Amino acid sequence: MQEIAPSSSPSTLTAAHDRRRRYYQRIKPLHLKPLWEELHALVPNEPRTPCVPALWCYADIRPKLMESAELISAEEAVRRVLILENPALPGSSSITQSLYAGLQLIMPGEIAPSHRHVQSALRFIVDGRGAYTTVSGERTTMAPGDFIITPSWTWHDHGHAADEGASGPVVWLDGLDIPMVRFFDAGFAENDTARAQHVTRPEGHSYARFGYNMAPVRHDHASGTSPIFSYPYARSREALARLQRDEPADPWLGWKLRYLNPLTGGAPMPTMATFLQLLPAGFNSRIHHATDGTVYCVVEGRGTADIGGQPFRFQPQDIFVVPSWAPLRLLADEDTVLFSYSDRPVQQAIGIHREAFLSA
Ligand code: 1HN
Repeated sequence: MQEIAPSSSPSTLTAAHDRRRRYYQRIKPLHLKPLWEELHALVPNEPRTPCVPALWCYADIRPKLMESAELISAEEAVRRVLILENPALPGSSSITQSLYAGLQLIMPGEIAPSHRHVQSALRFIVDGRGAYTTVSGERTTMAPGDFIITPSWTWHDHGHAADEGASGPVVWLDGLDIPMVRFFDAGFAENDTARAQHVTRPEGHSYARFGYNMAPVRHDHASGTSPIFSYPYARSREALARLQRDEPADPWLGWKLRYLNPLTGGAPMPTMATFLQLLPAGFNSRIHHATDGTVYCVVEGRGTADIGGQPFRFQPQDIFVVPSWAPLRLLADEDTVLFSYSDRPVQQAIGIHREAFLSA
């Protein structure tokens, strides 16, 4: 640190500083530097993230996304996505230090070719219906509010049959653990030999096996990723509607449920936790903060997210990010449903996750 004996005269002080600076210069070619100049920044008293709060208004983004479909096909792009990059993390393709977010568009008749990678992905359907994703040979059809998983290192392709009942564009939020995998320099990826996977199981097969609070008897190998790869919105929404009827809202969170890996009780993916919460009309939450920076997607309702004293007005399909430890207050003008994801399971696994519910 900068302190020298308080009684020292200004010239002694300068001399001492100069000696130190010269010393730092001399050790630099040896790739050494003094910890005592960095300690405060390296070990802050509380989280000091460079990530800033931000909101992406879907009404502004949608026309730009549609324009991208005139520039490039899903197949040529491999994944036609507009990345939501944190304004304070330029060049990082990150929405928080640990998480990636993007909006992916698929048009009727298009295919996003099969590949696999170490990064885990979640999809949250924002706009349109009728597109599908195939994961490890099983297809699931997308509807707004569905939460879908692509586990690490599983083959996946997306498509949209032009002849489905609803045949418009389909847009979803992609959440990936890309920055975490990059941090560990542990990323691998490969393209499939076929454009689209051969479908080997009927739609709904995984859900029948694991989605009803039951599990096949001769299956005891719980893995870090949930065997349910699509959590339909209708079911999650119904749970929230019943809670709204039957119990008072939590003053900080409203009615908030976390998605489960039914075989472990933990988060659906090793690296990302996901949540769905309902805030009643007129709700003005108490303030809370948590060390897991969180990405929110508005499903229903309008209101304001007050993030560290900055108000962000939201409406359906908007996406906003709450940085680590930023105080959050949620105000709902109407009954509001928010989906969210964060790196909470990783922080919990290493024992560093903290949250605080303030009395205000
Ligand atoms: C990816 O594979 C998908 O499969 C989406 O839809 C976004 C961003 C970076 C790297 C791989 C997808 C991605 C991605």
